Amino acid sequence: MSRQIAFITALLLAVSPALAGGVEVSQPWSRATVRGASVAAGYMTIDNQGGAADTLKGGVTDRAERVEIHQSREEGGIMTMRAVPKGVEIKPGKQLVLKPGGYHLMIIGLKSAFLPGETVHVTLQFEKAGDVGADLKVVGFGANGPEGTKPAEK
Ligand SMILES: [Cu+2]
Repeated sequence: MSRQIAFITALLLAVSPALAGGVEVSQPWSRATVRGASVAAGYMTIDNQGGAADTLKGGVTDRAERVEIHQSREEGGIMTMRAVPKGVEIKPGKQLVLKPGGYHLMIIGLKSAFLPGETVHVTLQFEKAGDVGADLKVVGFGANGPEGTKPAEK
């Protein structure tokens, strides 16, 4: 790749949201963790702009041992969560919002704490779009959404 093309590519990557195989990831974020914490959650909005359904199957990050997809739900006034090993399908033209109280990435076996202001790179794995990178912006402990933006709503 020539230097000029590399520069233009870098520029395009800098200005466009991550778009791969019709899947667009926006506003990826996470909360800071206390030292010694073993898990963190990842949140984001995923739009399927392709012509076919795709499935978010999981992810990987070098900051933790593994990444699972979880779903939180309230049952009898108690918030519980469960792993969703088969993944979550996103129909064409639809949006999947990972947010507190709903679907989220569960980042398990943290190798170091998530610090406010840093970004944590996660590679999402989609059935059709393949690997799609997302840089989780780490916000403060009590935050309910990425700083400076409202949590995405459907
Ligand atoms: Cu979870």
